[in-house]
Amino acid sequence: MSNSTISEKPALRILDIHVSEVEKYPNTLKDIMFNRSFEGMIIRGVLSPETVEQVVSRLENGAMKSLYSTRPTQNVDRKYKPIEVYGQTLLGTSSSDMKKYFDCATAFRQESSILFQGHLGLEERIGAVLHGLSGLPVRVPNGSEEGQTYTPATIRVLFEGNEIPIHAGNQLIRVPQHEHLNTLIDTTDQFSYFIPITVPEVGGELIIYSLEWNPKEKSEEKAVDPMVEQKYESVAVAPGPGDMLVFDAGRYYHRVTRVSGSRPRRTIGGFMAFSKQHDTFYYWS
Ligand SMILES: O=C(O)CCC(=O)C(=O)O
Ligand SMILES: [Fe+2]
Repeated sequence: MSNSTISEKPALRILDIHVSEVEKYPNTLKDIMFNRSFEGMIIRGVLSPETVEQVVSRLENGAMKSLYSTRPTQNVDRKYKPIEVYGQTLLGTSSSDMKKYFDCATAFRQESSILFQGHLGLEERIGAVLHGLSGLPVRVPNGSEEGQTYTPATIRVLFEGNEIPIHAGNQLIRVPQHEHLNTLIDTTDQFSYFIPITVPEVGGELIIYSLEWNPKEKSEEKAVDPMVEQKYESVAVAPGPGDMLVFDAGRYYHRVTRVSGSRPRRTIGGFMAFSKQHDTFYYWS
């Protein structure tokens, strides 16, 4: 494999390719997850500039507004302001309210077809990229009841002053609302993905630390080293509008730096994992 990486730190390697090359990388998701060859990858140009421009202008003109709400960030901590989200995340759902999550997922899929009208659909686009990188059928998983599906993505909006505090995904999936999904996926590890559609003037970078979540820690402990900035190597990644970032956010602690300036940071994203048998690749939010 010919790799071009933007970062060659021993602990954190981010592969950087163009979307037209994905077929040349059919083992990459497995390589990252199980062989630990990289910590993540940027796929450039997943959404064209025209698609990005139209999606942003439709959102700004009120598309999807019925799905827009304020949600506390992960690791809820008063110090962090809630961020705004189109769609409902599984992590932001209480396990007693799964019906609302699945209703919202259906609405998100319908509204996103309006958002992307005239362009290749969001799921077609993400599905083609992930198929290229895994060689497997790619699916948004079905829920436990007839007709239910998970949501393929949510759209996260960080305004001036917003940030996402440090966390690791594999800690977050061990929660009751994940119970059904965890019967489908290999819970060894999950990735995060996101596609920025607007980037802020300053901040909003993703920082990935060479600090891994320790499965022996109970989720309530949230035992992140307070000296993390000083003690661990990190890489800052700032994909441009339309680029897709996929990274090992399950294992590696990461955060999004505080946004400043008048333009918000908007990302379309979620999570992904192999099925238990490694014969399907799933993504959701
Ligand atoms: O930037 C985003 O949309 C979320 C960042 C993050 O924490 C993740 O992708 O796991
Ligand atoms: Fe994350």
